[in-house]
Amino acid sequence: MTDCDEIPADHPRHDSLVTRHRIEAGVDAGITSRQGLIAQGRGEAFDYLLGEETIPSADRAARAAAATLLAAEHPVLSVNGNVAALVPEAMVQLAETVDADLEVNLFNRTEKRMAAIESHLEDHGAREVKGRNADARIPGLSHERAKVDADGIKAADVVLVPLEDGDRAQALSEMGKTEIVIDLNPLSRSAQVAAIPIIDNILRAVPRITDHARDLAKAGPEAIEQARTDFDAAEALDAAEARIRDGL
Ligand code: PTJ
Repeated sequence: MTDCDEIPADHPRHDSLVTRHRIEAGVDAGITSRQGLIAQGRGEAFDYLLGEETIPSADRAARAAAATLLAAEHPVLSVNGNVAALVPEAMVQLAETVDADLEVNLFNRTEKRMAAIESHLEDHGAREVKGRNADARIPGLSHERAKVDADGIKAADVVLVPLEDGDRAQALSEMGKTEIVIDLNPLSRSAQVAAIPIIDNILRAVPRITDHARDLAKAGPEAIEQARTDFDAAEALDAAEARIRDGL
């Protein structure tokens, strides 16, 4: 297996190869599910069609997400096996920047994977990782996928759910959470139900949200309010679809 560090930065497929390597390593470490490999392949196809870059509407979405997280009472960043493998450090930095909780929430939940992801996040600087208490449930979902912490996702007003399956994204939005979704597919149900869909690769999106949050925190409450109200979710989804279908 090629080590990430051995891929030259100017390789035309650099980001894609780094991503694949991280997902493979995540599976080997018991963090990422084997289904995560398939999810990654789906994402990669959309990223290719998007031009493997952050399109302007995705940047506006990242700014709106940053503003929404800063303005939240109790923001929570949900982490699954792909997220943990791809952007552990960036998620910890974002959580610190916007003062959010990190909570592990898995589609294919096992205690072993929960523990492996928790310690992986701690190795990347997380001070507290929620998810293993599982003392609350998301209504309307089958057992394992519904498990959340009462003082985490259950109590959150804003939840960031990257690379999520559509059912749970919909159930969270039905619970009245303001949902920020990162997903490369603008037609996925998760992106469609999100208050703020960020149609971008998580590798680019998470550091970008953090950068915007740092800027907005300096700029103050008016700038935060404006970034929230200026954002139009339908326009962001349409712009991403137009880029994918027509290269516009
Ligand atoms: O770790 P678990 O058990 O919680 O499982 C996580 C996966 C991702 C396997 C599970 O939630 C799943 O099966 O998800 P789906 O239904 O395949 O959806 C994943 C979505 O993420 C798809 O719409 C992909 O296009 C998108 N995606 C994949 N890789 C990326 C991505 N979006 C942004 N950045 C990526 N790198």
